[in-house]
Amino acid sequence: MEGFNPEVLKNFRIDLDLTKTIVVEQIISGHINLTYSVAGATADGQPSQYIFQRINHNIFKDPCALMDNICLVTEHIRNADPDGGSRSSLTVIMTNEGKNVWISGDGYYWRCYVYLYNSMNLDGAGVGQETFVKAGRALCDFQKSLMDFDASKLTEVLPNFHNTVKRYENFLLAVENNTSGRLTNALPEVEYAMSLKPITGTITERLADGRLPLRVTHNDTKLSNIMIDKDTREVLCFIDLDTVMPGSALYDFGDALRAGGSSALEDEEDLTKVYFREDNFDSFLKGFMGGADYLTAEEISLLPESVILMTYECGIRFLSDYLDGDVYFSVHKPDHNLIRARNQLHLVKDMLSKVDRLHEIVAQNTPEFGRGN
Ligand code: GN1
Ligand code: MG
Repeated sequence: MEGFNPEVLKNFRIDLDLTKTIVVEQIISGHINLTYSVAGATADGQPSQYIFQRINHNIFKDPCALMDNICLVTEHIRNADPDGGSRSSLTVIMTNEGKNVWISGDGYYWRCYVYLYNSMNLDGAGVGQETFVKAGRALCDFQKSLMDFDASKLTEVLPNFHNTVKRYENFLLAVENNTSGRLTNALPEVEYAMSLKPITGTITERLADGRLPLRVTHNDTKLSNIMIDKDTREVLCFIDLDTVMPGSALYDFGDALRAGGSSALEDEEDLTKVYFREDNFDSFLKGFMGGADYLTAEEISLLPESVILMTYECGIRFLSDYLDGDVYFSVHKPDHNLIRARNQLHLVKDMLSKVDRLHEIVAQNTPEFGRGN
């Protein structure tokens, strides 16, 4: 199995009988870390399963600080959950030495989580509108649960992660350098992305001058990072807490709808299948606004723009990586990053054509608390 190091099994405090059959499967939905499910049995024959991840330390330069962030955040969420919360947050398993990360002989950083039984991510769920309502509510609950979290305890593991102005500057550099020599394949996408430069400061500038509040946010809220129960379809928790950092509530709302509002996956090649679903936006918003009494009027007024901006940002990141030669996102087919970029920029175009309607939907779903403050 690509990248899997069986030594991890001996180095974490897991309840798994290593003399019995163990099934290791790679989960390839993420673009950054390597992820494996490890299933076996305990000494007394009970099923036992864990998630192991090899952290991409080219991207996360300080995996130990990253894991400290995750431990603090998961503990905070678990403590805030009245039901005790074994499934309301990820559970980090410690190494034999009591650390939250294990460094292998070949210099990789590994972590281990308890597997969430009978769960699946929202992406694969054949999602109905009721599930979107629940996902919206789950996002607002997640943001609320971190309202009293002391942001100064967190290391900003990827500075400027959603600074779209900086992302745009990096995109211009990628075009200028054309390291991969692929620029001629991507000219229409590059031109379209450049035409949208005026929108890049929408959130970044308002955070800088205080018109938008800085909060603690997830920063990678695509639907595949939301786990639900297979039977009840209830939302369990957000996973992939690598990017929990100070940020804007709009990043999380926008990114969730970037993925959840699309009619297709982010690497669908047939663009006739890719459009923005107002019904998904409406349902997600219903759930989100049901508890989002913490949002300011400025935040609410920019909800549609946040979806456009997060999709645009993702599009130019894929495009930049295509031009750089696929050095950041893992790719699984030729021109994968160009396909993703085309998809995201196509979606942006569709969203822009629907923006007035999206504002109407926001107005219809805005309770009294969001109208005046
Ligand atoms: C990456 O690795 P994954 O799939 O959780 C990326 C996100 C992008 C996403 C696009 C640390 O997330 O920012 O939105 O791909 N994560 C990082 O699918 O760059
Ligand atoms: Mg991620």
